[in-house]
Amino acid sequence: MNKANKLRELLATNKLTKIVGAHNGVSAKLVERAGFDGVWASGLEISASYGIPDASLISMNQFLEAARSMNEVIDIPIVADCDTGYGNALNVMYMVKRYEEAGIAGVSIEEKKFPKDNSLLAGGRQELLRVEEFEGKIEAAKAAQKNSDFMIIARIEALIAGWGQEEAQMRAHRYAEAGADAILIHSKSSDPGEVLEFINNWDLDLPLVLVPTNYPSLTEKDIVEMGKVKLVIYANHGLRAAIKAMENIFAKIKNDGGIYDLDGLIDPVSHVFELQGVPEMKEHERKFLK
Ligand code: SPV
Ligand code: MG
Repeated sequence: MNKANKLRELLATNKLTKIVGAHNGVSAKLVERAGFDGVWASGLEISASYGIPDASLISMNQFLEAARSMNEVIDIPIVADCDTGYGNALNVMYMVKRYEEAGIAGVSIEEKKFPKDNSLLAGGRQELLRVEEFEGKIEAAKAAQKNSDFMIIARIEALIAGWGQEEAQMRAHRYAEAGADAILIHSKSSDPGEVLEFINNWDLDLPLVLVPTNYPSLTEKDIVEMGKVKLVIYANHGLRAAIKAMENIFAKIKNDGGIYDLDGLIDPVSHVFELQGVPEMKEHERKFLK
């Protein structure tokens, strides 16, 4: 079974599918080992790993390479955050072809203008495409995919842009009609009320996807009770935990004037080797180095 089939199978159960943001092989492996269902190849995380803003600055190939390198070392499916699809409907077709070939299970594209700004950025440019143009992008994505299980998630940014519930519902219905396999309703409000209102008004069978970064009070239990939401994305928590851990350890080394007092604060190198797959490599050495 390929990863697209796997993701579809997960979403077909009545359990909530939970995926977590990552940006490279090791972070993807840690998501898998923690027992999550899949990995979110986060645009924010991948951009941040280059130390630059999440504003369509790096190219599709760089995002794709990050997703591919993660996919190669994990068995769980990846949903790739493909921002705006890196251009117009033609760019979307090329993007879908390349991501599908790389074994990615599904992609999310958002209805913002290229170049985009991160949705959670205070004062960010949140400019939406004309509905027709994004419909064309969804249709193009569906026309480009080969495996019918490969998922195209349409991401609604109308609430992020402050265009209101009615506009968000209208857009989501239009993208559903255009062939989207799921609707990601995004919100930057710290109160889950905005998203809850959207969910309550959602009258199609198409599954909803949430990214509760800014409204963390909404629990999995709450989400399951509402029905309708099949996928939740914890988009950037690994990156943020890693940044905090690195800041703390670098400050301590600087402060201590050495690395003599780090026991228990960092992992042993042997754990790094194990995460890298050194035991498997040694097994291959034994078998094949003659
Ligand atoms: C990402 O992880 O890149 C996302 C989610 O798209 S957000 O940062 O909330 O826009
Ligand atoms: Mg993103």
